[in-house]
Amino acid sequence: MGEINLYEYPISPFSEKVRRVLTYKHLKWHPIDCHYEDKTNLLAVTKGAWTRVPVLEWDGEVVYNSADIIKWLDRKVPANRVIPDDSRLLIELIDNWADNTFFMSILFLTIPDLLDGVGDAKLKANREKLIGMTTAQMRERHAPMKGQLGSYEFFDGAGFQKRQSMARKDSRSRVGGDFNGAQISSRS
Ligand SMILES: N[C@@H](CCC(=O)N[C@@H](CS)C(=O)NCC(=O)O)C(=O)O
Repeated sequence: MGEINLYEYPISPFSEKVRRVLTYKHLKWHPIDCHYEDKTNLLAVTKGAWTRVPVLEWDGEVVYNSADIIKWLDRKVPANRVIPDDSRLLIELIDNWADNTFFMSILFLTIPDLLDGVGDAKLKANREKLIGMTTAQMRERHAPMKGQLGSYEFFDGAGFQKRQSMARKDSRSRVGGDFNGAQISSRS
């Protein structure tokens, strides 16, 4: 089988879903680090159809939208199935809710810490504009929720680790350094 290219951002939670499935299936991939403002490579690989990450390219096929990528991967590589046949519809329902509804409420809890961790002022300004709130406003608005969920590493973002242990070191992308479960890199 040919090589897998994953167009992604290091801090993208949707990319992280796909990275975790690739890792679970013991697949190696080339991370192609996309720029949050420059969509040139995303437009090129999807022939103008999609400007978001993640996008997966494998054996000449291009798949986008994390849930669709995961479904496609599960069919192509049945080992270590993540979507059992008998729960397919239930998983689809939960996935839809998590990606489109739950994600929005949890975003404000996780994004301030993620952005501060990266330490890239331009990225921070870009994301604040996209979301329509400063990270300070996000923190203030969600302080009570954070208080209640604070003991859950998963919710408060402290435990977010980019899943890149299986990513190839000889990647032609701009992501480099230690690939052993390293914390988020500063190149988003
Ligand atoms: N439904 C899509 C959502 C993907 C998405 O919104 N990705 C974000 C990054 S986490 C993105 O590319 N946003 C546009 C941008 O950053 O300019 C999926 O599941 O893949």
